[in-house]
Amino acid sequence: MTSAPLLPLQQTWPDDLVARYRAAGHWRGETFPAFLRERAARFGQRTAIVDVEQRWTYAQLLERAETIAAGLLALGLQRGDRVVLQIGNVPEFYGVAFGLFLAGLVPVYALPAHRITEISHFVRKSQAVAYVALQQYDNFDYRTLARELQAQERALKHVVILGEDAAEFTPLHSFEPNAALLPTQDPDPQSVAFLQISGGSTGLSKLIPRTHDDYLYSVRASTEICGIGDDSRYLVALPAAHNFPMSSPGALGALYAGGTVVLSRSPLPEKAFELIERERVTDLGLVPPLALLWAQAASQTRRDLSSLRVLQVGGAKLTSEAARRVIAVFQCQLQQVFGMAEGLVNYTRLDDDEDTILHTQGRPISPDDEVLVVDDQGDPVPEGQSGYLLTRGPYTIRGYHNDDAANARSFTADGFYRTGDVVQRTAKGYLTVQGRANDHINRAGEKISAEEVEDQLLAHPQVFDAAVVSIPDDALGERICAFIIPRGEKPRGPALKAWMRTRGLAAFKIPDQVVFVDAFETTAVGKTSRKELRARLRSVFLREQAAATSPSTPTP
Ligand code: AMP
Ligand code: DBH
Repeated sequence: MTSAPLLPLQQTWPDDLVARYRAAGHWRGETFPAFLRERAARFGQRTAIVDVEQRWTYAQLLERAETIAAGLLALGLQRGDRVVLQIGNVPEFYGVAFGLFLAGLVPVYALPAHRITEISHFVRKSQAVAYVALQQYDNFDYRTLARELQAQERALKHVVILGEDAAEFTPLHSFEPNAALLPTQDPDPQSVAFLQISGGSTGLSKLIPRTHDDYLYSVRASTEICGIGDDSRYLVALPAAHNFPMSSPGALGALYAGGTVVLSRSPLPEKAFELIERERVTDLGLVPPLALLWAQAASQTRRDLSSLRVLQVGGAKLTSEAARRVIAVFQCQLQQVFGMAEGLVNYTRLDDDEDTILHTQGRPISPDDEVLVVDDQGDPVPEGQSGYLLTRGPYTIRGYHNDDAANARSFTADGFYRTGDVVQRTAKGYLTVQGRANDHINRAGEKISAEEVEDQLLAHPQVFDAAVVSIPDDALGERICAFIIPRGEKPRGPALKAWMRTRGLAAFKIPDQVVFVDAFETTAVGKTSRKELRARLRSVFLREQAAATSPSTPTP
């Protein structure tokens, strides 16, 4: 059996825009390997990365990355090969990612929460030949996942495990340095450096090819906007593989500026506060539900949080009320961040007035970010009115990898990315997120496709039909609610959730709530789109919920 030809990885902008982005100094021919070597030379003995157990200098980070690069190449991996990486918040996350860059290999960033369903999808879509994972993280044994993966994906040739017992797989700790194996030439700055993962809008996650030059521009500009320097200590409390703590300005921003990355395994305040106190953390990013939890904990803690300078909140909408609560507790600057792994990132600026910080999700990084706010016909709406956000620019992709259908849907003919977000824009170019056009659920910053969860539910023998919607939730921002028409005997809600857990899916995709219904009402024509159906189910549910909780009106 011969394997399918490897699809080229590419991300190309039209020549005139390439010329413009270069002339403006956005694209400077930077690459990840050159970035790491330069920082190691300049900041060698300074601390690059710390967690509860380890402390790596910049020189050690380079050394680790070089060893991992040599080890992977010694296994027979070839330049351009894709490697799915699933490592939690430990220093090796960056050791492996930079190791892949140095070797000319292409990381595909999976989250620790992903399970066999997602990981096989990433392997297949990216045609990955290797999987690198931590042996154990958050009480999950990734060797079990690796075994299933090898059985399912015959094209996957290598599994490398980081930990004390790699079992039948290759131990990462067996890798030895071998400078002779490393490429002598740096990659083309416009080539694809890695594949980031999109939260689902329809169906399974898509792969986002980002180039060296475009991504490092967004990182460099983010360090400037967020005031990151060599004295910054940035805490990664969200999963390290997420685009937000990776690049906005994230761990890469801290390393770019010669600062220190502090890693917390847990996003919860108890553990993180300890690290903030010990490492004198200055900057960090949270999703809104965590920010509220942290605010509550911070008002009672005895830990010293006085080193904090900027607390960023993004990934989902922070209401102005929630923003007020956060500001009231933390004696530092709040910064709203509205970004996407596809590119465009908006920040409120550190010197913005309080009104802007409370009520907007910021404005784009770049003067060359083109932003359109349009109506259903694609025509621009007047300033201050709601419309769909479209964008293109020097660090926003022009297409997903290996997904013609998604590309046809998600990009306009002239290369604008349809973000799916409904926003308003102020006269000064600040955006306020109002909602969205597509049916994903933003559950504490994790974007989940309604369609993907419905497809899973339909595989259950007692499910006749399923519609999955987002419901506003105090703790999560939004929760996943599944409306189910049973087939035959009605399954029990908890049993259905338990069954979902056996499907090898990320746990954040399991419905939080199951509601059984006899039928989905249809329109007069007898046909509705899934989108309309979900919208109607949601509004009926919310109406009934409000009626059930509101005090009964006294009879005269
Ligand atoms: P992804 O494309 O999976 O990286 O997810 C990006 C999406 O997350 C955006 O298109 C928004 O829908 C949502 N998002 C990110 N940050 C914010 C924010 N600050 N406010 C509201 N929505 C956000
Ligand atoms: O939600 C996101 O994807 C996100 C949020 C803030 C992001 O990708 C980013 C900043 O870079």
